[in-house]
Amino acid sequence: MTSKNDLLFDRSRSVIPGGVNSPVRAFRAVGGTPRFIERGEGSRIWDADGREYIDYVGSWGPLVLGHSDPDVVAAVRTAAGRGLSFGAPTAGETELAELLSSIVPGLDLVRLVSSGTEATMSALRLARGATGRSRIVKFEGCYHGHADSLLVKAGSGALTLGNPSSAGVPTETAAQTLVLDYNDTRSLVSAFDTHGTSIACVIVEPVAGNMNLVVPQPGFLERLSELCTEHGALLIFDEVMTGFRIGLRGGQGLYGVRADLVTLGKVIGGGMPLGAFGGRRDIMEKVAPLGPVYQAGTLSGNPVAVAAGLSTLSKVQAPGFYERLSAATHSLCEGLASAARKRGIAFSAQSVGGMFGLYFRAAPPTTYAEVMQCDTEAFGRFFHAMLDRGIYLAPSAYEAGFVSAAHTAADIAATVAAAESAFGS
Ligand code: KE4
Repeated sequence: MTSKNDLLFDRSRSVIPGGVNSPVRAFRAVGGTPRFIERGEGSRIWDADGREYIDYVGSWGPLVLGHSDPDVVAAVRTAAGRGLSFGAPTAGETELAELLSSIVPGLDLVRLVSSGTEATMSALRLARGATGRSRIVKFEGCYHGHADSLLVKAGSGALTLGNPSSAGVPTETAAQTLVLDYNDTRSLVSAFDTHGTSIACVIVEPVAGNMNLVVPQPGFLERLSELCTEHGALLIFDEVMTGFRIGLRGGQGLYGVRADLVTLGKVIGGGMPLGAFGGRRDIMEKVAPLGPVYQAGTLSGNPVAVAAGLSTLSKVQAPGFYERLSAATHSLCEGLASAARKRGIAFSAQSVGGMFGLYFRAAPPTTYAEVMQCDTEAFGRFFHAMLDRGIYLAPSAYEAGFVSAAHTAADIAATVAAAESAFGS
C-alpha cells in the first residue's frame, strides 16, 4: 500500500520547492521520503501513516521540554484567545526581555525578532553600524541562518575573502566575509594581523551544531575574545542553537567567555517563531528607533510566541533541569557508542548539555576537515535502519541531535536497543 508520506510528498512537491519549507527536511542527505508529521507528544511524533517515533530532532532544538508540553500549550491557548497580534507593544514582550536579560550574561538590552536568521542578520548590521567597519569573520561549517553575508564559503587562500555559498549572493557581498577554520587559533591571529582594523565582528557558534556537533578546543573562544578586544571588533555569540540548550546560560555560561552581542532563537520561542539579539547597552542603543541602525518586524515579539517562550523558559529554570537533560543525553551517547563497539564499527558520539553528535568516525571531530572524514554513507544507512525501528534522527550527517526533558530512561534504552539491531543490519 502506498504510504501517505509518499502521497503527501508528491503533492507538496507540486506546489512547494522540493516539497518542503526548509531544505534539510527533504531527506536529500539520506535519501528516501520525508515523514509528514501529524502530531507530537512528549518525546514522540507520529507520521501520516500513524507510525510512532522517538524524536531526536525536536524541531531542530526548540522543543527542549518535548512536544505539546501541557503548560506551554495552555499558555499559547490563553494568549491566542486574547488576540494573535497587535503590532503594538505588549507587557509580555517586556517580561520576556527582562527574563532573558536576567539570565543571559551581558544582555543589557534585547530586541525580539521572529527567527534566528533575523537575529543574526540584525546583529551583523548592528556590529557594522556600531564600528563603522564592513568586514566580518565566520567559521567554515558554522551556520547562522540565510542572510547574504553569512552564505559564504572560504576563499581560495586561508586569508582571502569569501565566495558565495549560494546563488544570488553578490560576490561583492561575500567578499566582505572572511571564513576561517573553527578551533584554528593560529589562523585567527593571522586574520587579525592582516585585517584587524577592518573587522566589524566575528560571529561564532560557541558550540558548533551545524557541521554536526564540534566543541570548542580549550583556549579557542578565549583567544577569539582577546583578539576582538585588541582590534576593536565585536564578538557575536550565535546562541540560536546553544542558548538554553547546553545550559541555562548557554556558551557564555559554560565557557566563561563574554560576547559583546548574543543571538538567540529556537528554545526561547518554545516551538513558536521567536528570535532575539542583544548585548552591551552602548551597542544596542544604536538600534532604531534609538539609534541609526534600522531593524524592524511586523510580528516581532508576537504575543502568542512570547507566551510560549515565557512558559518554556520558566520551566527550564527548575532546579536540576540541565543536569537531568545532560545526563540523559550523555547516557544516549554512551549507549550508542557501546552498541557500535560491540559490532566493531568506527563510530563515536558526544554531547554537550541537551545536544549531541553521532559520527561514523573512530573519534569525535574537532575541525571541519575532520568532520569531512566522517562516513556519510554509513550514516545514511544507519539513519534509515533507525527510522525503520521507530527512531527519528536528524536526516543529515552534518546536523546535531537533541534530547528533551520528556525523553525517559526507557526511551534512551529503546533507542540503544534499536541501534544494536541497526548496527547489525
Ligand atoms: P532560523 O532562521 O532557522 O530560525 O535560525 C537560523 C540559525 C541561526 N544560528 C544557528 C546556530 C542555527 O543553528 C540556525 C538554524 N539551525 C538549523 C539547524 N541546522 C535550522 C534547521 C533548518 O534550517 O531547517
